[in-house]
Amino acid sequence: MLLFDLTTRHGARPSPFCWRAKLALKHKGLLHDEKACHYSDIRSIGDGSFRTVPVMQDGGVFVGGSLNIAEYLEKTYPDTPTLFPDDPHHRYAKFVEAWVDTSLQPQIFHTLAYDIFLLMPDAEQPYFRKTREARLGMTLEEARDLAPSKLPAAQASFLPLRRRLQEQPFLCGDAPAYADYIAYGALKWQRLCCDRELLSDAADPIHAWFSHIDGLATAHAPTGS
Ligand SMILES: N[C@@H](CCC(=O)N[C@@H](CS)C(=O)NCC(=O)O)C(=O)O
Repeated sequence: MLLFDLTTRHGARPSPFCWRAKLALKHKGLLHDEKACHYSDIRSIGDGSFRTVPVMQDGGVFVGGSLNIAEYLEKTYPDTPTLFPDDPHHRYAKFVEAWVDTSLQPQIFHTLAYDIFLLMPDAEQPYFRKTREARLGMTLEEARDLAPSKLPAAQASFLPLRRRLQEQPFLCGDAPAYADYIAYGALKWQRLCCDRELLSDAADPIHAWFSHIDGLATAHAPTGS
């Protein structure tokens, strides 16, 4: 099994969506290799139809999109631990994905866009600038200058997660599963791209939640380049 993962100029792997897929594979105990790629490499994966990573190759099958990958693994490897406990139709995971994709990650992105730009290799920077400036509606330098003022909104976007973790250790209950990995990917991305601490309260339950999942993520690092 091979996972195509986005890389930076120094080989960091910050993509929040790729973290979701990596955790899904670990959760199921499925060994995989990783193939690092840049934005400009994505169109050469598989039949050339993919526009984003993660993409997973399982033998001759290519699957793109983090939730598609999780759903493929769930269906194809039914004897491995479930990614969707008590959520057979994945409705809860889809709601968490919608919250993370439309609120948490976009709010974080406002604070992080320029940091990500600096992490990209020179050859990838023009593409990143063009596409992300269109998304932000401002230049990356304007986003950098506004980043401190955007921090409170990014911090506030963690509230739904914090509220659930005050009641139970993981979004999925007593143990983490796919919905947790979706939210984890956002914070992992932020922490890999910059040193600014978003969660300043040491008693925040998000810290213990993150550390636990991070331990799973970094155990048994895959091979590959
Ligand atoms: N809905 C997709 C989104 C994946 C995505 O946006 N990945 C980014 C990397 S973090 C990407 O590949 N972007 C390609 C580009 O901007 O050209 C998923 O869940 O996998």
